[in-house]
Amino acid sequence: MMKKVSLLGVPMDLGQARRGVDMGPSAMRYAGVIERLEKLGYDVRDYGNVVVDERSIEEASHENLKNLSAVVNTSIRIRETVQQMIDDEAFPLLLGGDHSMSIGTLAAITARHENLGVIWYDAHGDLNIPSTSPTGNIHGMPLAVNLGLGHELLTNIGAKKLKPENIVLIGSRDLDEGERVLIKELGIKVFTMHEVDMLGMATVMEQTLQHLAHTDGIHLSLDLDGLDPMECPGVGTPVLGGLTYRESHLAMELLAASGRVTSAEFVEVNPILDERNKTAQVAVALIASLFGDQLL
Ligand code: HAR
Ligand code: MN
Ligand code: MN
Ligand code: MN
Repeated sequence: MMKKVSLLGVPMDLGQARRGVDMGPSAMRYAGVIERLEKLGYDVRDYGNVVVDERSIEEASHENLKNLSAVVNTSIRIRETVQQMIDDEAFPLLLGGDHSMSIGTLAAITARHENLGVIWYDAHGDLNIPSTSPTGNIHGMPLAVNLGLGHELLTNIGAKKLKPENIVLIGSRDLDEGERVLIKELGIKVFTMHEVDMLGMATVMEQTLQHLAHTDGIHLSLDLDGLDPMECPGVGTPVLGGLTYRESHLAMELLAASGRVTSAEFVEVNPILDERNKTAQVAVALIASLFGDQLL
């Protein structure tokens, strides 16, 4: 992994209904993310927080897309900053913020790769389009948007699209009907909780890396609700039966050992719903493992 890490906070809560997830970046900073990375020998450049548009009441729900123009404007700012990080040859590390931020992150990263791979570590598929979304919340749509599916104001943010065969979902356990259909139609690789239980995380990661062996870089999009709410209560949409801290830590270590991850984002940390900043602490511990922290 490169030695230069660029950090961007995305205090975004526009993609869903619950307030507080905009404080996620502060919570992870407070939990010592920069200090951990510096201790591991990385040169950390902190870009601070991206400017996030205010919610406006007029556009509360436009075609089943809540806060559409605010998400679009913010995504473009995220894309611009991540492009700078890549030009600077640093590893982009983003802290969120709700998962709609991935629209901007991936818009920048996909464009700079021939064949980007993506690991979507999440209880959810985030593969809804406005007509299938049960909520109109854009944080349930970013992976679909990056495949080129959804409202064109969103799909136009990135010039290049992800390839379905370059995506692996891990930890899925709350998929909407439209998402299941899309996964089957596109043949997206999914390790639901059932597969994690059956195979164990070591095998899941081995097969994930095999599946993405042909890609020219891997973006890790880690939604903290992929973990179990017992260990990560500070998330807006908790789902029982999630990945443990130990499984997740192992996943990060195996990714670190592979040397294949070229960018990452840790999203959906909501300090208002958390217990003593536990979820942010888990996020920072996982970041340290991803960046090669070792016990001995
Ligand atoms: N699938 C549901 C929806 O579209 C819930 C999505 C919840 N999403 C996140 N992102 N926290 O993974 O509304
Ligand atoms: Mn998500
Ligand atoms: Mn989720
Ligand atoms: Mn370990």
